[in-house]
Amino acid sequence: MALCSVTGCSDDTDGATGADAGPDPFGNATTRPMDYTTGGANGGSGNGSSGDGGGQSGDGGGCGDALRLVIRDFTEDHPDFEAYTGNGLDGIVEEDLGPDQKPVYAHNAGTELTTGPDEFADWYRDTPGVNQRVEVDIRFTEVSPGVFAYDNSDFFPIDGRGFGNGPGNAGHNFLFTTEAHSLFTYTGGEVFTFRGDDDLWVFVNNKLAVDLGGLHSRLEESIDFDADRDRLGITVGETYPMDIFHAERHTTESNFRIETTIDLSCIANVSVD
Ligand SMILES: [Ca+2]
Ligand SMILES: [Ca+2]
Repeated sequence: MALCSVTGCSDDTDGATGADAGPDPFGNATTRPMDYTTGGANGGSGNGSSGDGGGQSGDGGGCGDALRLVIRDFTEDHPDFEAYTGNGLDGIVEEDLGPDQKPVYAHNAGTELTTGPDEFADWYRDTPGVNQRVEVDIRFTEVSPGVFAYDNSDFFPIDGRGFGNGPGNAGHNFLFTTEAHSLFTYTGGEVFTFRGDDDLWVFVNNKLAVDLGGLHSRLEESIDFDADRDRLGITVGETYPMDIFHAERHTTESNFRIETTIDLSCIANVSVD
């Protein structure tokens, strides 16, 4: 229970302290796919506001077996969605996570796969009329001893919710962003692998650790925590934030797979606006 060693591992099931109720907080949608479970199982009220990288900043609220995802639904009305195709682009965001725990757009104007800083600012911030926030939980499977995975080649967590399915007659709700914030205790030897489309950034200790930005078909990248230890500024035995940002920006496919040796039997979610 590595994640519990600093934050404590109570069986906090009220979920109240960490739940930022969105317009459809853990709604009772009858169309929810079986892969997704209602939120509220593991509150976790980390402060999420410290940008100092001190590794001890989360005050946690307990831990649970689900990772809380904040989904923001978009439509093709937003210029960054459904408009681009490509093969990925490194460096869309800065190396350092912003003080508000959001990725910082690294350009003064557009890139080949993004419109510009003002438009990017919508991706992970509640923006009335532009996006709709829906929270869902995902649960990991211990696929072999000490290896946890979530693997979904039809990653459509908000079908029939938010703005509804689309674009057009699409059979799923495409075009959304995904954000997750948690704490983990670095015990040495951890590996974290993501495979999916489209944009994906993972920050560890507020440093960019996985850079799979831009539109692309399924791509994979791993973090070897020991190999990256100096760059990430992490020390065995300490607890650090891990912040995950994803975007589903184009139809026909949505893949989302995480496999890691981080102990995800007890996940300490951190609430961020
Ligand atoms: Ca959508
Ligand atoms: Ca896609």
